[in-house]
Amino acid sequence: MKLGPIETRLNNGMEQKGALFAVLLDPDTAHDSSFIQAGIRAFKNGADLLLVGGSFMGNFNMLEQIQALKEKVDIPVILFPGGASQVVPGFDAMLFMTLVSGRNPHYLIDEQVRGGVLVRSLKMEAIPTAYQLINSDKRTAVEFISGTFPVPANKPKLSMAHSVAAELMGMRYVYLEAGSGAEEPVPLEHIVYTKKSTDLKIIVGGGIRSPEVAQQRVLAGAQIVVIGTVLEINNSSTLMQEFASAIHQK
Ligand code: 1GP
Repeated sequence: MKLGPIETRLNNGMEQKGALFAVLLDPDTAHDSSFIQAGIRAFKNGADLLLVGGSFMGNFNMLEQIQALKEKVDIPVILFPGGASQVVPGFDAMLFMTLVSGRNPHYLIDEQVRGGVLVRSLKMEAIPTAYQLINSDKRTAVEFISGTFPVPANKPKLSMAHSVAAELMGMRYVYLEAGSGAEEPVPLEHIVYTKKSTDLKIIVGGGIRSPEVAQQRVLAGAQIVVIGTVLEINNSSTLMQEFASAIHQK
């Protein structure tokens, strides 16, 4: 199967830089200019891609916001949806996700069936992604909304087994997620085990608050590191540059 242009660009970027720095933009801020300003600042300070998404996306003017953002940045703007209702046009691509760590059929197949035809009719590039929730100290929004148990933090072989299954089912990316604002990031062993056992491209995110913690995840095998909350709290150019240089290995 021929990969789409955005997946190809991401994969090439991973080859060139070792790993990519993704900034997660909160769609709830899309009612004013802070959303676009945050995206521009990330672009100017080393981000390789922007993810837009969350458990909710109640903004009615998302299309206009995404179009305005795309006029200002020259990096992919990728939808990271919490469900089929969040599929809206305008994005360069989307992570077409399956919550493989859970046992709720709604997030294993139902949302995908509801959203798939729309994605196809929008001609939106979809990157098939296995989404795994890894336990952090507190319950996360994803855990609550999806009604699923996360993979225990001390069971990296369990997340590896889910990654292997996902690869055999044809997925190309895996997102190891501690949950937005998680107390603890995904433990390194989960990344190491998936890296050893699959050729999936590894995205990691949730609870990463410092460049050092981000770099440890890259050295363990992550190819995209997602930073959200800490940059919402401290949207400084300097911190973004520090994340970019910690994540980029070449
Ligand atoms: C959430 O992994 C992302 O899906 C980012 O998490 O907001 O904790 O950085 P944070």
